Amino acid sequence: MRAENGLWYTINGGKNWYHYRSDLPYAPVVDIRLEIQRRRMVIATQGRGAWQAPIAIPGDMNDDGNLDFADINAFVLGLSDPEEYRRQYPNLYPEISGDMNGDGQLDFGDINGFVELLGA
Ligand SMILES: [Ca+2]
Ligand SMILES: [Ca+2]
Repeated sequence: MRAENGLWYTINGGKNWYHYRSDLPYAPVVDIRLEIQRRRMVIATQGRGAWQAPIAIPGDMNDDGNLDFADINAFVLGLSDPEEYRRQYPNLYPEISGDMNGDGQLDFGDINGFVELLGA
């Protein structure tokens, strides 16, 4: 979602909106281009230039492109042993795909959201 203060996203059809945190500046977003093959989006801001940010599927913790029960083990690994998670999944962004409560990190506060997303 384009907004006056960065980028926002929803994982439940618009019921809740979360601030997309990355290294993006707080600036009005005027355009977004998705480059699926390169797993990134290019974001044009007003006054702060163009930025790129990784694309991650919410809850897809094992990098197979889907959210399903196979992601549970990877989610638990990301919570319990972040270093081992990064070793096994070096191309993933658990702070994005596993961040269910919009605070910009994967932690125990994301468990309920992950379970809710799995059941949706
Ligand atoms: Ca998956
Ligand atoms: Ca979180």
